[in-house]
Amino acid sequence: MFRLKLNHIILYKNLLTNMDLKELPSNVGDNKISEETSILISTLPSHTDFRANKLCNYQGSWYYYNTLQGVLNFQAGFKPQDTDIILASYPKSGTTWLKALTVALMERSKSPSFDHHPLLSDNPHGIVPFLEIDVYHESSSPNLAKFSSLPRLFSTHMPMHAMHENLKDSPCKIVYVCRNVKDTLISWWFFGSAIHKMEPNRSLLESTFKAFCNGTIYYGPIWEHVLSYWRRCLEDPKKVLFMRYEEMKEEPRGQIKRLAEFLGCPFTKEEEDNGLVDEILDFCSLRNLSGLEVNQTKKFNKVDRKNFFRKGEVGDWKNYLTPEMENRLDMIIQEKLQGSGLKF
Ligand code: PAP
Repeated sequence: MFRLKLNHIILYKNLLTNMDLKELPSNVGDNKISEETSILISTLPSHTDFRANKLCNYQGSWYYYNTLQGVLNFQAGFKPQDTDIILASYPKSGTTWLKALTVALMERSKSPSFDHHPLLSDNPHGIVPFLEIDVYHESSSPNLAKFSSLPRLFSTHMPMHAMHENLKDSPCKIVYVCRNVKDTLISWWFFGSAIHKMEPNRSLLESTFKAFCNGTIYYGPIWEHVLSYWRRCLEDPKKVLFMRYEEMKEEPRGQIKRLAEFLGCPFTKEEEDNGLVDEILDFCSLRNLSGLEVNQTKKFNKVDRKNFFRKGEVGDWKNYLTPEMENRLDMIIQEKLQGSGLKF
């Protein structure tokens, strides 16, 4: 329903050929953005964030312009293989952790010891790149040679409906991790402050809160994002595994076993008896990963890798949100999730 295909963009282009290009939104000058995308953007609802960066609403979600280009490239070019695994999340919901756990699960037949593990030489985001932000960022036909070993592991922050056309006939698997909205918001606030080299001040918290409530935030609205995967999981639980950050914290053993089973690589009795479940959990713990040199130095997509690790606590929002903020978010979430069977 939301879908606006590339051939429609060409139609817009034809309609707008006489338009003065100066009327196009100001930050489409990024040379990664094609002329067709610039023209599409000029037709979309737009919004400006607290840093004066522009977002546009495409198929119900808000994207910065260069991310939209990646989404369009993905939609135009991605062809899933049956064995593909896609790790999906709303930003700041546990993506890094889910990536590390999945890599460790898939790797365990190849690297039974942790001495030369891929997670020691790269950040989880480097090992499992984002489809729209990394792989398809510049082109709809990227070189996928580095994904030659199967299964291919990808990640995304796109909502389910943005991938629907590409994936609808494929048996490939999707794992979605969701997190309590209030903790996600706080994690966003800290991350936003860190990447902009600012103190996490109240003014930034208030603007992040407002953007969450209005839904006018990168990849938002968050409830549409979560619901898109929740509904798909209800329709086809063999295709989409719906995980929760809080459950992963509360009963990590049960959740990692659930993940392994869904991915088709359950733990054997021998592995369990030998303590491998705990070893993987320990290796992928925030404490261990954040302490690795590979995550303390270097950057990923211009972001210091250390910023992907903070406290990782459930309920940290209680330290920062006022009762009014808490009530407002609770009311919005309750209203938006009503009737879905999903609760926070
Ligand atoms: P991303 O969207 O930028 O990839 P994402 O990994 O989804 O971020 O979320 C970051 C949160 O996960 C941080 O939460 P916090 O701000 O509340 O602390 C981060 O600390 C937490 N996190 C990162 N790695 C782990 C891990 N190994 N175990 C548990 N939580 C983790």
